[in-house]
Amino acid sequence: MRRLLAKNASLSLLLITAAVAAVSLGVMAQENASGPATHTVIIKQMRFQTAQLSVKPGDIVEWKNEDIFAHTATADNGSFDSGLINPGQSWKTVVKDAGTIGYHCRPHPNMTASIVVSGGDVSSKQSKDQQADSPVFEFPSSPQQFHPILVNFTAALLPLSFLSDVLGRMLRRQSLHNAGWWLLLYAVLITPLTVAAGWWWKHTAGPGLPSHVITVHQWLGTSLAIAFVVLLLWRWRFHKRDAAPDVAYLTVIFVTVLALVYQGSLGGMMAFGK
Ligand SMILES: [Cu+2]
Repeated sequence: MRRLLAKNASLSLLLITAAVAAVSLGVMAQENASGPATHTVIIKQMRFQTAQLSVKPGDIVEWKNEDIFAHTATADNGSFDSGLINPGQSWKTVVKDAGTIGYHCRPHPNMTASIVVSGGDVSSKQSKDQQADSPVFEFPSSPQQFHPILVNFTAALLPLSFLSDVLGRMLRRQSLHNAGWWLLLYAVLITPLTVAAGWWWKHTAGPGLPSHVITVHQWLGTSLAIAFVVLLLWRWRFHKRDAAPDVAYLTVIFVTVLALVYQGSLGGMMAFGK
């Protein structure tokens, strides 16, 4: 009798253990099904894609850098900071509290995006994002705004100076040669500012720039600014006696224009990717 009771008791214990195990397994499976998800933000061409990511508390957000620059994902409120994510690398974090977390890239503060952790106010953030996307004029204040603006002047003045002199020779017009002189003078005056803004940008961007491309770009740009001064002195010798510049001068300025085109392509490569 006692043996039978003992046998019954151990059987019940076994059944209870099995039931508890089954229930907890079920709970675990359920948790897995609706549990933490991983969301991926691709960093490409100086943008976070998706710019506004919706997640649940406890979800994992992963940033994959598919750009040619190193970037960071840095929360505006300081709740996370990836540090530099090099091209081809990724970084992830778990988001906990509900709400909207804005984040940006430290080397490129214009790169902004947000994570909406459910419970956060999605609609107001959406209208704010739409506002941010519309082209509102802001006076330039950072080197990454100054440099591309100044580049336009350098890039226009030098080829136009060359073109004016070529047309002046073809049409035998002194006024076109005068234009060629003045355009070159303006290029010489504005280009040091373009170069300075470029160096300033490089200084603020830190190690995030592709080292090979930026090295060529920075020294070619600086050399071009110096070459323009030499060209101006050469051009002055023709201008002071109202003469048309000779073929040697035109050949050198043409090569300089080609170097400027190459310089622009390097800049575009860094700004927009290949
Ligand atoms: Cu960046």
